Amino acid sequence: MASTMLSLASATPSASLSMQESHKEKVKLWSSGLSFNKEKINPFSNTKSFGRISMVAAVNVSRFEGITMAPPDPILGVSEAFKADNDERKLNLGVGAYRTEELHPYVLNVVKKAENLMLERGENKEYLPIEGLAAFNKVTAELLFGADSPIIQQQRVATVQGLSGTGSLRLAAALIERYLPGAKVLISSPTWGNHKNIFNDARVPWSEYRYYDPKTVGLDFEGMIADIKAAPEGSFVLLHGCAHNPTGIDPTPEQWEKIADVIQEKNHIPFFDVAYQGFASGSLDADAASVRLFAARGLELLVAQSYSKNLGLYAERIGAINVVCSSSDTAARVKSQLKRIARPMYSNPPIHGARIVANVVGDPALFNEWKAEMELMAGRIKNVRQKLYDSLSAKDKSGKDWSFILKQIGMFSFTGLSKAQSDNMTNKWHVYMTKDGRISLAGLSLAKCEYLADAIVDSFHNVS
Ligand code: PLA
Repeated sequence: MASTMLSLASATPSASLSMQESHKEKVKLWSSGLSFNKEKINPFSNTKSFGRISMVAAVNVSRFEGITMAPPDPILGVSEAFKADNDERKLNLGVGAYRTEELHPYVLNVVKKAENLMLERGENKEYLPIEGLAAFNKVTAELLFGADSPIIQQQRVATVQGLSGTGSLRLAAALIERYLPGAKVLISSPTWGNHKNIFNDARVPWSEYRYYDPKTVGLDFEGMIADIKAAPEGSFVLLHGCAHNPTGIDPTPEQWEKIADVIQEKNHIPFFDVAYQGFASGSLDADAASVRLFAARGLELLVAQSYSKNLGLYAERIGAINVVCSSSDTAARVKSQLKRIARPMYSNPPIHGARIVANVVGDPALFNEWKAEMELMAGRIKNVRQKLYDSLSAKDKSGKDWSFILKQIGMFSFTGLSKAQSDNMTNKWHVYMTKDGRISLAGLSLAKCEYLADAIVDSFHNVS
């Protein structure tokens, strides 16, 4: 919106204004966009006499006037609402962030140990190369594909450190938009909400494939296969490596094989989002099995990784994008272009989280300790899952089968609660969750399971 400037000569406010009124008027003039010649008038001083002044008025207050208020983020916005609630029963089951049984945030012991090591060594804060910390890139690819994987030995993977899972997905989306324009990304219905934002912002077209079947509260495998088959040849198929968000439903190993068959048949490119390696089963290797199955077939594929959850490094923003190519030569070129995309976006990534991961994974003692801590975290989530199921089964006299909760994997449970029912959970019970009916079990304690079960039974049966 263009602003019209007009010049006012001889603006002399009435001398009969009381001090207070005069100040109010000055503030009004100031905040309405009038700009004064500072030498002559400071609207916040108590000067009564204005004399002859000249001023310029911008009729339109702001060039940003036309910008409307954005809605709160469907996931991170829930944490903001939670903070504003003063009820002591409140529970934040919105964002997927691990809490202790006391519902406190948790910094892993191995992380503290790695940080102490880093301090002792007195490491510097020089810029990283655009592609990130070499020691991190090495261990992150090995963790994903297995250290003895031929794709690593043959140098067929382009690994670039990213700003956690989100930033890594965004780099891949930019690569697709730039070098494979028009290629479509197929995403599961439903999926993590931010996937759509990422592809929209990168201007990559996407469509959905069937995934969740509300009737069986399970995987719509036939629908998934049919939709992947029907997509244009050479599409990208976004797959959750493990612990599908938000449903907690993963394909079985046999189903993964069939998915790989169709993808191969159609010359599609698998694009994995691995945000929970080690968190689903407690085993880093078991949770990477889907990715490794595709890699073993010699397919080209993309994998975005995150250390937010498995190492509790949420705010360090540490992850990576891996592009597996058919040759080392292609991988080198892809890597050079990923760097070219990163440079004008954020120049180079942060070092702290990368050093933590490199130290933990690169040191056998710390690595083993990490695995034990991860098993502990995954175990705590499994325990609350069981307790929630037990509490629901005991409290709900309707005969409804809640066993789907036990079948789901990872930090979430997809409860099947509607938006209105989810609203009731929050408004009446102070249980904060996303409006798609997802609850983060990582934010639940054994002590709160009964209360949560009461809230779910009430919302499920009393709100239509
Ligand atoms: N991919 C999936 C499937 C995720 O669930 C998340 C995080 C990410 C990527 C990105 O995480 P990162 O950028 O921190 O590595 N999902 C969270 C948080 C845990 C969020 O929405 O940002 C969630 O509550 O769904």
